[in-house]
Amino acid sequence: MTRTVVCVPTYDEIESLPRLLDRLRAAQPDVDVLVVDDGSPDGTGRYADERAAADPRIHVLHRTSKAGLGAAYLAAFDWALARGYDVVCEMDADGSHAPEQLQRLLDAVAAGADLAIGSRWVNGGEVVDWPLSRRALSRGGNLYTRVALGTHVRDATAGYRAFTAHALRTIPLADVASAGYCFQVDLAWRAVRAGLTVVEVPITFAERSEGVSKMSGDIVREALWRVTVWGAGYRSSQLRSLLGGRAARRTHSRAGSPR
Ligand SMILES: Nc1nc2c(ncn2[C@@H]2O[C@H](COP(=O)(O)OP(=O)(O)OP(=O)(O)O)[C@@H](O)[C@H]2O)c(=O)[nH]1
Ligand SMILES: [Mg+2]
Repeated sequence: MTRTVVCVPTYDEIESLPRLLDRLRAAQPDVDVLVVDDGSPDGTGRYADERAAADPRIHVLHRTSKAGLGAAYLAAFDWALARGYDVVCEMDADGSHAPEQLQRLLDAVAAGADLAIGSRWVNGGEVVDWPLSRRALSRGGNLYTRVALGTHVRDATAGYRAFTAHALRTIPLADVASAGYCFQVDLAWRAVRAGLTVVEVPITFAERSEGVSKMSGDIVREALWRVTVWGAGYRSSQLRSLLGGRAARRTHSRAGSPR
């Protein structure tokens, strides 16, 4: 029997979390939920505690202050691995990721994926109610990421995911410093480089209907500079190995040529 947990990071999601938990528990009654709250001033953490007291499948991890999505997920992964879960998922609290579509990700993992990404930008994927500016930001950011990092992943910033425990143990997590959106890019890219099987499944992403977005200019700027630095490092190592390969071939052909 596969044990699965869905990690839901929260900061001031009191308007969204109740419905999200209802939907998730109804859609996947056998799946555990871990709410990772960063001391939300609006009482989200207290609400999650009440739900956990009434439902043994709901758990809460309280962190003291808002430290970004990346830090919240890293703490959640430690929690889940320490408790022996086989599959560890990510899902936003604001209803953008439909719990009713989680099965698509779980099916992809059951079919052999180490990491399944719920993607807006593959055939069949879609975004509902997003202003043109957000659409452009997501598409542009993903295009830049694909070109800079040379990866096949079309929605590298997506935050709807399922990892196997094996993937989380294989991806080097100790030095992940990304805080915002680029945490997702960082992990997808680390997974690809670690030789893991990364697949994308189409999802319908809906604009949040309640609460306030935590998206900020700082988060976009962090993603931009980190992806640029990673891309430059990646391209220069490609160039080094290309030049190294040529030099080795020259030496080899000189050594191998008849005297
Ligand atoms: N624990 C924790 N959760 C966070 C933090 N920042 C954001 N979140 C949660 O991460 C999820 C995604 O954040 P959103 O505000 O929806 O950001 P977004 O989805 O990038 O932006 P929108 O499309 O505008 O909703 C939500 O469940 C947030 O509550 C944080 O610093 N700590
Ligand atoms: Mg959101």
